[in-house]
Amino acid sequence: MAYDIDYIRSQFPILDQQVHGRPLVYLDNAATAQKPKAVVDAITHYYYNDNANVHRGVHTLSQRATDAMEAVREQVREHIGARESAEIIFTRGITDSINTVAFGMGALIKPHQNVVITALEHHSNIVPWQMLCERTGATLRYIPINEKGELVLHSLEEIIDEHTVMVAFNHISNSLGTINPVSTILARAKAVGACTLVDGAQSGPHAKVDVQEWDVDFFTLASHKMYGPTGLGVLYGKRERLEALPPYQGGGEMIATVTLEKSTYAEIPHKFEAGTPHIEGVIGFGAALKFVNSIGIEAIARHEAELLDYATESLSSIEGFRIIGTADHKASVLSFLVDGTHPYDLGVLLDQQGIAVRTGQHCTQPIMDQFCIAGTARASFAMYNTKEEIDLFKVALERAVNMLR
Ligand code: C6P
Repeated sequence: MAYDIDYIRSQFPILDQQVHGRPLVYLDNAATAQKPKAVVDAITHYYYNDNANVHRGVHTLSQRATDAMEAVREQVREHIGARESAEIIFTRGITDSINTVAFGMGALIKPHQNVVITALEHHSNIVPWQMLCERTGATLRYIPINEKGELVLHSLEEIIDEHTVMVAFNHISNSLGTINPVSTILARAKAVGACTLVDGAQSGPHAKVDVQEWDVDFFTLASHKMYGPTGLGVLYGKRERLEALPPYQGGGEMIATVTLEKSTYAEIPHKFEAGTPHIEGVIGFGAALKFVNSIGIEAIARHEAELLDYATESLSSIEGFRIIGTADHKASVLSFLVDGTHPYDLGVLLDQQGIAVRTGQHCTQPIMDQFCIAGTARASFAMYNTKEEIDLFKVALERAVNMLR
């Protein structure tokens, strides 16, 4: 079936507007994606018809809200190929998911052991592990990157050793777009019996993931990068890993019994879902997944790959244009600099022409340090972007560069 870009764009009313008198070209999708009507409608329907707290009431609205939320848990299970829906935890986002695991591991890790991450991580997959290591005396190790922004794996057997308890890394880098060799790293981690976590923040909207095929212990997704609401994430964990992990937060809903002296915890997934959850977020995320699947994630990925190739070739003709992150395997992220200009100034001048890109470190300061740069401008493409928009982007960028030089 042909990729129906007009239909897709018609589902995102926000795209049909002018910014500073120019048509909006939204190229900041790695930060957050826009929401289709189906997501907004599902949330509105929920608030107009079913709003109630979940897992608490015997009344009809509470049952309906609970059923709707649990149906999405099952949808997520199917989407990522988990064994059972109890292995799907709803969190506040990737950051919350990783902190949940890193906090819980505090009780399981010893000072002579180590945690391995990569030099290609978002701060949310660095800082929680640094905090864990500070608390426990364990060591944090890094898999380095090369000048293309690819992981260097030739020392993998030394970095991941018999004292490694956790190997945590992203599937796709948010600031460079590098697609990492997940299976190779997981295989080494498994060989030494280490626990594994893959950050799927940037792969969720672009790639099909099967957690059983990977045989990964923990995997995390962000709803808002997958066309769903903000404030909601998913933490997948293998049942045995989740059962062994102490909960991160205490409160209502995560308990089995409470006395004034002691509490016992609920079964998974509820053990990790203290307090009233982001119910409308979950319902909106269910609608987002349905929408993404109706277009087809492989078709979306093909479309975005074409956009990346087109933009890479087209923009490279601008004098002094330099791509940061030139991995052989890349997703639809284009981080760049233009000689003689500052990325922040480019971002402001692009915005004045209706083009939305992100500028700065992209919450990946160690990557910027490695390239000895303060930051980049970053364009990131989604299912609704077009080659015509990239043409507008190029014209606007040339104009911005001419003004700055
Ligand atoms: N990256 C970006 O503009 P939260 O903020 O918890 O939803 O996601 C954090 C996060 C973790 N890992 C990766 C690979 C990410 O890309 C992000 C979010 C956004 O690149 C906002 S900083």
